[in-house]
Amino acid sequence: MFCFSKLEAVMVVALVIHMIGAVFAGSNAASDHLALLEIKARITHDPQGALTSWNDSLPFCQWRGVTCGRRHQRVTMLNLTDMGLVGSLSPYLGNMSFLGYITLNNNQLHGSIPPEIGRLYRLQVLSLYGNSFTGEIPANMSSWPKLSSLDLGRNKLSGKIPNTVSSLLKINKLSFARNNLTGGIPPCLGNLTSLEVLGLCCSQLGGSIPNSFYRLKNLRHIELGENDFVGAFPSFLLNISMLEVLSMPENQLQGGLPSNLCLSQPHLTQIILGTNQFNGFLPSSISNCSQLEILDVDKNDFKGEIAIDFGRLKHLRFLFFGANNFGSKDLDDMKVFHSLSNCSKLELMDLGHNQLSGVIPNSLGNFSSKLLFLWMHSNYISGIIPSSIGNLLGLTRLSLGRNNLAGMIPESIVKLQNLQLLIIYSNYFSGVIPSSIGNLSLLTEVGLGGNNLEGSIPSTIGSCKKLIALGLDRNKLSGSIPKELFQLSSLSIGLDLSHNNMSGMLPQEIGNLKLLESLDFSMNRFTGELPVSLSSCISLQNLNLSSNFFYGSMSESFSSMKGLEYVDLSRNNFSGHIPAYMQQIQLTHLDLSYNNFEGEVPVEGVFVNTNAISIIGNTRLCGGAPELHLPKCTSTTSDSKRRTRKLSIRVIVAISLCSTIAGLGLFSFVLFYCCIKKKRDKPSESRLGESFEKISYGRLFKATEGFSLENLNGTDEPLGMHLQIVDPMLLNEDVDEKSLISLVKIGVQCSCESPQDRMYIGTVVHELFATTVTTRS
Ligand SMILES: *[C@@H]1O[C@H](CO)[C@@H](O)[C@H](O)[C@H]1NC(C)=O
Ligand SMILES: *[C@@H]1O[C@H](CO)[C@@H](O)[C@H](O)[C@H]1NC(C)=O
Ligand SMILES: *[C@@H]1O[C@H](CO)[C@@H](O)[C@H](O)[C@H]1NC(C)=O
Ligand SMILES: *[C@@H]1O[C@H](CO)[C@@H](O)[C@H](O)[C@H]1NC(C)=O
Ligand SMILES: *[C@@H]1O[C@H](CO)[C@@H](O)[C@H](O)[C@H]1NC(C)=O
Ligand SMILES: *[C@@H]1O[C@H](CO)[C@@H](O)[C@H](O)[C@H]1NC(C)=O
Ligand SMILES: *[C@@H]1O[C@H](CO)[C@@H](O)[C@H](O)[C@H]1NC(C)=O
Ligand SMILES: *[C@@H]1O[C@H](CO)[C@@H](O)[C@H](O)[C@H]1NC(C)=O
Ligand SMILES: *[C@@H]1O[C@H](CO)[C@@H](O)[C@H](O)[C@H]1NC(C)=O
Ligand SMILES: *[C@@H]1O[C@H](CO)[C@@H](O)[C@H](O)[C@H]1NC(C)=O
Ligand SMILES: *[C@@H]1O[C@H](CO)[C@@H](O)[C@H](O)[C@H]1NC(C)=O
Ligand SMILES: *[C@H]1O[C@@H](CO)[C@H](O)[C@@H](O)[C@@H]1NC(C)=O
Repeated sequence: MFCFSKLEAVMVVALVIHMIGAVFAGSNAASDHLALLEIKARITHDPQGALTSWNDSLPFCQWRGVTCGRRHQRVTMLNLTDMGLVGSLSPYLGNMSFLGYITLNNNQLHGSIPPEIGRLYRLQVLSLYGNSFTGEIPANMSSWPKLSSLDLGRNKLSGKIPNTVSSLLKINKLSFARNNLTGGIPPCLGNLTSLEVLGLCCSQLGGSIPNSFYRLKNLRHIELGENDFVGAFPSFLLNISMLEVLSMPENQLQGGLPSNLCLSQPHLTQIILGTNQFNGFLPSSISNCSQLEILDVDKNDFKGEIAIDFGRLKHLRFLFFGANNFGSKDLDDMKVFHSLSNCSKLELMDLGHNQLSGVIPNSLGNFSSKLLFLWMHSNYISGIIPSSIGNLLGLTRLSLGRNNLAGMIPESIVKLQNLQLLIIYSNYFSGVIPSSIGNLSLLTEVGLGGNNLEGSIPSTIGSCKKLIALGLDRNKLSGSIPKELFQLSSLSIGLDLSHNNMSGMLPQEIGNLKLLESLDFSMNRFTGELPVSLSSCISLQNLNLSSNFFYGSMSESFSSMKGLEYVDLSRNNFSGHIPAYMQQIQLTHLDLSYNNFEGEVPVEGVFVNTNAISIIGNTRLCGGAPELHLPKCTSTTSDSKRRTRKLSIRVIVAISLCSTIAGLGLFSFVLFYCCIKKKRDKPSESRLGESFEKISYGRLFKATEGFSLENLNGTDEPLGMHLQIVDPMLLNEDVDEKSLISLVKIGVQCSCESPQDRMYIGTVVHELFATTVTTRS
C-alpha cells in the first residue's frame, strides 16, 4: 500500500510537473543555448552582422535580439526584426520552451515554418511577417493557448488555413495576408471571439465570407481584399459596433449595400469596397460615419444620386466613386460639391466614368486647398469650368475629359502652380489656348484634344519643361508649330496635333525629340520636305503624317528610327523609291498610299505581309509581293544606276547634316541601344485621359516581384527590369531611381493591415511617375 502524507503528495506532484516540463520541452538553459546556435547555423547571410554577438564571449541572454526571463536564464523573447537575415528557420526553435514572443519580421527566411514551433505552449506573439516561407501554415496550433497575435503575412505560404486555428481562443490579431492560400475561409474562424484584427487579404482563398463571423463582436479591422470572394455584403458586419476598418476590395461581391450601413458603426474610418460587383444605390446612412477618412466604392455598379451628406464627414481624405453609374439625369448631380465644401481634409476625389450631369458650381473654389486630384472625366457635366478653380492651389491633377463642358479655358488655371496633369479633352471648349499655360512649369501631361480650340499654339508652351505628353488633336488650331515646342526634349509619350488646320514646314529642331514615342501630325496642312533631323527621333514607334502636303523622298538617314512600328505617310506628295531599309524595321503597319512613290516595292520585312501595308494610289510602283498584283518592274540598268546615284547623294547630304548637328548620329545610336530596347506600352489617347489609376498594393507587389529587396539593393540589375515605367525620362535620371527605391522601401514597410498604405502607395506611385506602372511581361 502506498500512503502519502499531504506534504509528500505536494512534493511528488511538483516533481512530476518538473519532470514532465523537462521531458516535454527537453528544456533547460543549455538547450536554449544550443537552440540559438542551431538557429544561427541556419542563417546563410547576415548582411548587418546582427548575429556576430551570438558568440561565447557573451552569455546568450545578452545576444542581440535575445531576451531572457528575470528569474531563470531561459529565452522568453526572440526579436530579429528587419535584420535582412537570409536562411531557414531551425526546428530547434521548438526547444526554447519559455519563448513568449517571436518576431522575425522582414527578413528573407525561406523553407517551411518548422512544425516544432507548435510545442511552444507559452507563445503569445508569433510574427513572421515579410519573409519567404513556403509550404503550409503549421497545423498544430492547439498547444498555443496564450497566443494573442499571429502574423504570417507576406510570405509564400500555400494550402488551406488549418481548422486548428480555431483553438486560438485568446487571439486578438490574426493575419495570413499576402500569401498564396486557397480553399476558402474555414467557418470555425468565427469561434475566435476575441479577434480584433483579421487580415486575410491578397491570397486566392475564394469562396464566401462565412456567416459564423457574426460572432466576432470585437472586430475592429477586417481586411479581406483581393481574394475572389463571392456572395453578398456580409450583413453581420452591421452588428459589429467597434468596426473601424472594413476592407474588401477586389473581390466578386455583389448585390446592394444595406441601407443601415454606418448607423451602428460610429468608429468606421475606412470603407473600402472598390472593384467588386455591388449595385443599387449607395446608402445615405453613410453620412452617419462621421469618422470616415476613406470611402472607396469605385469600379462597382452603383447608380443614382449620390445622396450622402458629406458635410458631416469632416475627416474624409480619399473619395473614390469612379467607374460606376452614379448620376441622375434630372437632378443636378453637381450639388454634391456644396456638401463637400466642409471636407477640409479631402485630398483625392475620383468621380470619373459615371453618368453625372449638371454644372460645376462656383463653390468648387471653396474646396479644400489640400485637394490634390480632381477626377471627373467621362461624365455628362456641362457648363463652364468656374474660374474659382484657381483657388485649388494644391491641385496636381485635373481630369475633366469626355464631358460636355464649354466656354474658354479659364485664365485662373495659371494659379494652379502645382498642376502636373491637365486633361480636358473631348469637350466643347473654345477660344484660344491661354498663353499663361507656360507658367505651369510642372505640367507633365496636357490633353486638350477634341475641343473647338482655335488660334495658334502659344509659344509659351516651351516653358513647360517637364511635358511628356501633349495632345492638341481634333481642334481648329491654325498657324505653324512654334519652334519652342520642339525644344521640349522631355516629350516622350506622345505629341498629337492631328486633325487641325495647322500649316508650315517642320523645322530642323524636331530632332530634339529624342525620347518621343508617338508623333501624330495627320490631317493638317503641313508642307515641305521632312527635315533630315527627324532621323534623330530614334524613340519613335508611331509616326503618322498622313493627309498633309509633305513632299520629297524618304531620306536614307531615317533608317535610324529602328523602333518604328506604325507608320502612316498616306495622302501626301512623297515621291522617289520606297527605301529598302524599311524591310529591316519591325513594322506592324505601313501606309504609303496616295503618294507619288515609284519603282520597285521591296519584298522582305513588312512587305511580306500585304495586310500590314497599303500602297494603293501610287501609280508608278512595280514588283513587290505577288499578292499586290503590281506590274513587273522593267527597270533598265541605267535607270537603277541613276537611282543609286541619287540615293548616294542623299546619303551624303544626310550624313553631313547629321555631323553638323553635333554628331547626333553616334549619340543617337548609343541612346537607342541604351533606352529603346525596353519594350513599352503603345501610347494612345486613353493613356492621356485615364492615366490616373489607383494601383492596388497587390498589383504593385506583383509588379515589383514582391518588392524584392535583394534585387533592388544589388547594383547588377537595372530597376527598369522590375518596374516597367512608362515614363522613359524616369529611367534616365538617377533622382527618380532613388525615389523609386524609397517608394519600394515604403512598400516593404507597409503591411496589409493598413489600407491607407495601399492608397498611399498608389498615390505616391502616381505622383512620382505620372503614368501607370505595369507588370513586367
Ligand atoms: C563576439 O561578440 C562580441 C560582442 O558583440 C563582439 O565584440 C565580438 O567581436 C564577437 N566575436 C566574434 C569572434 O565574432
Ligand atoms: C523588435 O525589434 C524591433 C527593431 O529592433 C523594434 O522596433 C521592436 O520594437 C522590437 N519589438 C519588441 C516586441 O521588442
Ligand atoms: C507539432 O508537430 C511537430 C512535428 O510533427 C511535433 O514535433 C510537435 O510535437 C507537434 N506539436 C504538437 C503540440 O502537437
Ligand atoms: C499559388 O498556388 C498555385 C496553386 O495553388 C500555384 O499554381 C501558383 O504558382 C502559386 N503562386 C505563387 C506565386 O506561388
Ligand atoms: C466552433 O464553435 C461551435 C459552437 O459555437 C462549435 O460547434 C464548433 O465545433 C466550433 N468549431 C471548432 C472548429 O472549434
Ligand atoms: C444583429 O443583432 C440583432 C440583435 O442584437 C439580431 O437580432 C440580428 O439578427 C443580428 N443581425 C445579424 C445579421 O447578425
Ligand atoms: C443617422 O443616424 C440617425 C440616428 O442616429 C438617424 O436618425 C438618421 O436618419 C441617420 N442619417 C441617415 C442619413 O441615415
Ligand atoms: C459645415 O459644417 C457646419 C458646422 O460645422 C454646418 O453648420 C454646415 O451645415 C456644414 N455645411 C455643409 C454644407 O454641410
Ligand atoms: C465660399 O466660401 C465663402 C466664405 O468662405 C462664402 O462666403 C461663399 O458663399 C462660399 N461660396 C459658395 C459658392 O459656397
Ligand atoms: C507668367 O509668367 C510670365 C513670365 O514668367 C510672367 O511675366 C507673368 O506675370 C506670369 N503670369 C502669371 C499670371 O503669373
Ligand atoms: C484653314 O486655314 C486656311 C488658311 O491656312 C484657311 O483658308 C481655311 O479656311 C482654314 N480652314 C478651316 C476649316 O478653318
Ligand atoms: C530539440 O530539437 C530537436 C530538433 O527539433 C532535436 O532533435 C533535439 O535534440 C533538441 N533537444 C535538445 C534537448 O536540444
